[in-house]
Amino acid sequence: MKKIVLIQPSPYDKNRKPLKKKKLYFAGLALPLLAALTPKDYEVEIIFEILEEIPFETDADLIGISTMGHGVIRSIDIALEYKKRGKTVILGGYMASIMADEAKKYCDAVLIGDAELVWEELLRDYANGTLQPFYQDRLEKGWFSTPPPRFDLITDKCLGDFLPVQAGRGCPHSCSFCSVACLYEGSYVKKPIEEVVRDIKQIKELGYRKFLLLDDNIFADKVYLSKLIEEIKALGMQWMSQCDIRIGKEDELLDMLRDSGCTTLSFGLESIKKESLMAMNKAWANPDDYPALIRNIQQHGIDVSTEMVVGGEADTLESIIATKDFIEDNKISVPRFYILTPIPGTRFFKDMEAQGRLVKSDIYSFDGTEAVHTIPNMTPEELTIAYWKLYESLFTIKSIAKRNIFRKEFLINPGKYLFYSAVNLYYRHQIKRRVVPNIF
Ligand code: B12
Repeated sequence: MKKIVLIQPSPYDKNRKPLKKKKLYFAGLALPLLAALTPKDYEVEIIFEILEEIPFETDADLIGISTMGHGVIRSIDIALEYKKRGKTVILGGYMASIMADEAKKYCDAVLIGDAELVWEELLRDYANGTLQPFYQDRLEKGWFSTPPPRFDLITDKCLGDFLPVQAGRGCPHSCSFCSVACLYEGSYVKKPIEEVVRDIKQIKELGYRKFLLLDDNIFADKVYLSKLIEEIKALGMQWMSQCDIRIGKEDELLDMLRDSGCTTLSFGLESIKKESLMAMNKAWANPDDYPALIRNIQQHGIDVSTEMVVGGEADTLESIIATKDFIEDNKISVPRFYILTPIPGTRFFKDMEAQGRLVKSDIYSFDGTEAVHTIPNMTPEELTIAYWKLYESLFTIKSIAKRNIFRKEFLINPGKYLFYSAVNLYYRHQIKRRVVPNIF
């Protein structure tokens, strides 16, 4: 039987060692899906490096490696190790897709973008000895379809208490820093609702009571979302997802979301400065509206999780310090921040490169924890310092308590806020060691 190993590498830590964890909370969907798309005459093995060792001495001939952000440097190192051993290596995933020519230097073929339409063709060409350097075909007909993911290949690993599901890909917005916009260019494709329900039922049958709808923006199509959550409600599961903050205006939809088991929504708020958002092509979001929108979502019984960046065009030391008050005033339980980073392939990267504003040339070091471009009001060094100070200021015991314990919802669900407090304490420990808090 032919054999393929599919690998999700672990990004390097500061000492260039792959990060290791005892448990992987957020398992991605790409590899279980790729396994399901692989013809039955292949034996498939999935490796999550964060939990297990890479089987360099495998008897498989074909190796598929995923790539994400700065984690791509580890993907490349693994690819080169396998090439040394005479294996055929395929790179896929976001980073390989948006820097395909660069990725090709380290492997035999790059699969650009979605695998659904080209993976079988790639495997056929490989079997016939006619493997091409690049494979690409974009899902752009409004709808896409997938087989049920092969969760049977991952459920024996040490995962959290939820599995991933996907309903839609892409996002109607085109924020200049975003890799999703770079790949999907403002388009949004979705799966038939029956297929999404089929995938959730599979998760339920495996004994899980929670799932992560890992779409980029579940508010991209309101009609579709309304139909989907009616179906989800009938399944009696709990779930989390992410979307456009303007969902906070939709009272009826928020009621339906909560009733369907949605417990947490995550929002890329990015900045409290309107001018910074405008420079990111994100003028559709208005920071003046953020507090009311957040409050409304929370009042509907859904937790708000936030992702923000510092280093926007109009950011100043004062605005970064004020971000602390914004997070505390809005009772954000577990806030996360990055330094706005020009990811190669994005419009933001092209703009910074064209304007001569990149201060680092090694794109593989662009990990969002160190400023790599100049902004008008601060030096890159000042920005990096302000970033870590912001994190430190929000992860004091006082701030953790203010955001999690001294709030009226604590009395309703103390267990949940104690859990969030524990996550905060873990983040606090990471921040002290200058490790970016992550949700792995
Ligand atoms: C869940 C998730 C995670 C999880 C799980 C990761 C994992 N083990 O898969 C966690 C939390 C661990 C994570 C971590 C990170 N992530 Co992440 N993650 C996601 C998220 C939300 C969903 C991924 C997913 O499962 N999608 C569903 C699947 C079906 O789609 P897909 O991954 O695109 O896969 C399809 C194709 O790309 C292709 N494909 C994918 N891999 C491969 C491999 C091969 C061999 C082939 C042939 C094809 C192929 O086939 C699939 C089917 O079509 C995406 C957002 C998104 N839109 O996808 C971000 C995203 C992929 N992550 C991103 C980033 C930046 C990171 C981090 C670097 C964050 C950080 N600062 O630490 C780390 C890096 C981790 C690493 N291992 O290197 C960026 C990538 C940007 C970029 N330019 O690469 C994204 C796009 C988020 C964003 N909007 O910026 N992530």
